[in-house]
Amino acid sequence: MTINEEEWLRDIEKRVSVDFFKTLSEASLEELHYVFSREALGLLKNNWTNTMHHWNKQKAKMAYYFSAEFLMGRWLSNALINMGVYEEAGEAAQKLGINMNALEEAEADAGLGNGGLGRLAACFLDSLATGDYPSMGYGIRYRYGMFEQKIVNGYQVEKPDNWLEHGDVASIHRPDEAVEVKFWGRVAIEKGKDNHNYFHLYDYESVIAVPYDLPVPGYNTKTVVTLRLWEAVSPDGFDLDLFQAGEYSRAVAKEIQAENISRVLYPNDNTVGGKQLRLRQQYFFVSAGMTDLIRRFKKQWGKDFSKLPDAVAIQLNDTHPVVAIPELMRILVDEEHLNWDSAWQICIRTFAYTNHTLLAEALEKWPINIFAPLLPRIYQIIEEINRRFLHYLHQIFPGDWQRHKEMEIISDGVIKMAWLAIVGSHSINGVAELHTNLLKTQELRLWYELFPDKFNNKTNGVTQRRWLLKANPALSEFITKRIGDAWIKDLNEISKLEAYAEDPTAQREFLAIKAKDKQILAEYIARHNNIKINTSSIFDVQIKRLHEYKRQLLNALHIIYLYQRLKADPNYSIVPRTFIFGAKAASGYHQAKLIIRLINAIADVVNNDPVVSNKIKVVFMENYRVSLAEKIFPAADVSEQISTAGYEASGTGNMKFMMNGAITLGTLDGANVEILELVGHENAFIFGLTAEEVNQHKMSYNPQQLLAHDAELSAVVEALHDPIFATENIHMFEPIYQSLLFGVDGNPPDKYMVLKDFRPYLSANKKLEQAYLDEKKWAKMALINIARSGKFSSDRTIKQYADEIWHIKPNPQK
Ligand code: 26V
Repeated sequence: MTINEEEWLRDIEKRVSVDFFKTLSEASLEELHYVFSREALGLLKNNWTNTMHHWNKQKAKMAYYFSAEFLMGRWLSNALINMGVYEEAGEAAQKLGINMNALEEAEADAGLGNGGLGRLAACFLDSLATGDYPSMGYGIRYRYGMFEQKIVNGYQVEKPDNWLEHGDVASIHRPDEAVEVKFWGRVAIEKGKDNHNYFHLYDYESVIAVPYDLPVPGYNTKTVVTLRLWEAVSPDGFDLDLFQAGEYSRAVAKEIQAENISRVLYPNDNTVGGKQLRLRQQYFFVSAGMTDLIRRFKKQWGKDFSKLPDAVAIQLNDTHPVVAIPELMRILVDEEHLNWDSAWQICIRTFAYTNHTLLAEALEKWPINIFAPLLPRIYQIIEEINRRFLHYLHQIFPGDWQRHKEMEIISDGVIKMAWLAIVGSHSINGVAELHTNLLKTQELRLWYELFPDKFNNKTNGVTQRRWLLKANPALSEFITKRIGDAWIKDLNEISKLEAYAEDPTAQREFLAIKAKDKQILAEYIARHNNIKINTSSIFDVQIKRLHEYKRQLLNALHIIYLYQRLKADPNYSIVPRTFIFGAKAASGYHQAKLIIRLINAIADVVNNDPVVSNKIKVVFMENYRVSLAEKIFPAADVSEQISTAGYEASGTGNMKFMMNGAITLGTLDGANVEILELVGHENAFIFGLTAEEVNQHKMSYNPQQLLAHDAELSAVVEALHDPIFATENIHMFEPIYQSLLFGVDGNPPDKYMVLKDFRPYLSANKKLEQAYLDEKKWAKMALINIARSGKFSSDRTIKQYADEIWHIKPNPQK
């Protein structure tokens, strides 16, 4: 694709004038960014409409990715890169006196997700489009995405994320394709003309789902995949009668109720609240998506629903969209009048479910008293699914009451969404080898025994186009110069780089690029944090959601340890290091928020102490998000992946670090295991308990005993009471202290075995320091990591989903 510069410039000027009544020189950066984006949309318009027409005409089997979260980040530069016009667009901008970088920075992130699960969905769309797979995404157009994080006096403060403030840069509003979604009401049975009983919903409340389509262009292909996000709108606006009677607030109450559904993303990652609004969100987008998809199916296949599994594959991203299963049953049985058994077979063959977590507190369970009144017919259907499933279980395991009890979909007053997902799908996958094995042998053992053939693994991946090509242009050029640019579409090609791992020129050049990337980040940190960091120090990075299992606390305690050593002996030898953190804590997760406060307390002490601050620095980067991540990964030397083994399903940041030549300092958890398999112990720093050992220690572990035999570690933990860190009062970090030594909220002491893994972590850190001192050795390690990262492209992951679960084929336009 190319752009006609003259035309492009003329259009931009015209758009600024028509949309904003301004001249180019009067327009703000945000306005210019907006018109650039709309211009870019114009560029892909034909490919976009042709993509859908082409697949429709071919009756191509489509994969639909249903996800409550899509963490897309910024759109413009990624779209321009994938269309192959990034440089030309930049030159055009230059002619207008605008810097492309500044333009990019004017775009707000589409932060419609929490963390790994949402970003995975976004990487998948990029890979689906690039691989020409007939596919689409369905989700929610949250008015406010992941909150904006401010750090005030060391504490996290949440601000609403007003991402649409300067307009919706890239999506197309399609009110003509709106659909109705029904809540509440009562179910009545009626005899049809055929003398069968049919279910009808009466006295329901409607909400209108209005789609906004965001195009995701593939890299160097005509395929453009659609992400369709639904906005909730009230069917009848405000009540004019009440309004005229002067009852203003009541007049708009219903409208507000309806529109609240898509108002805000729940900022919880890995814990469930059981909030009715969250259930409304789930059913809202699922019902809208199913209606839309069935409408499209019927246009091609008429009413032959036996063809549905040959025409459609639906992937459920965790349990959040699992109400899609009873919703499809409702459509097939109540609306299309199929009999139960045929409808059920169609369902199972259509749906597939991905599990993303081993944490018990993240398994969604809906209390019946919330669920049943809101979705009465859906509840009835789940009851029927449960009844039939139990009947089946009785046949397979007669008399095994304990097993039946544990596998009931509805029990103890709740609906277990994961169980519903497993029963209603033909495929259940984990997101890394270890994770899938733990599902099979622990969390979902009974289910694996019942349905062994449904279980499979799909190790996560990330798109190299955003996380390497776009985020790290210098390293990308370095790679392309040596092995050509085929890696952009086929990351296996990157293995050719290994030939240069011991090449002195390549090593030197790599180190120079890393140094430059570190310089760029250091300048950003100087501007935003007002901290001056040493660019030849080790950049040691932990960026991810804040959760106790991810053990940012272990990292923090290590820094306290180094501080104490340096204070006790200013000649203590240490390789200069900059510890960089980025993390948001769920707003109600107090322990996580306190860990942020602790990291900031440590930063204050360390950075302002003349004895230590030339050796170590601590930086907490505010408002971690996709666009900030793109700035950090290229500058990292060390990738902290230190979760308690058995808790991190996969991790995907670990893969982004690897592609950018950072070395993993990690536990044998999630996809770290697979990284280690590829690079070997000589090219990673692995420490700590294995998942199996964590399990074995659960009963007997006693952190107090451990401290009694380790004076240094004990001093580190006691520092939580030290007024040097605990500046407000010495009890401010008491909950952290308590959780380590005594356990809080019914948890065992040091549930995540931070103290148990402390010494091994220390040794791994020492080894790492030594390795860093040998520049050539370090460069070689980094190059080997990059060269062996081919497996972790989401292109590979998507190909496996397509081949092994969805049975769809690449289908490009001619
Ligand atoms: C749960 C809930 C519960 C209700 C409120 C909103 C909400 C949002 C997210 C979640 C579950 C999050 C699970 C998750 O993000 N898992 C992560 O998935 C990544 C992609 O597979 C994986 O790399 C991470 O290891 C895993 O923690």
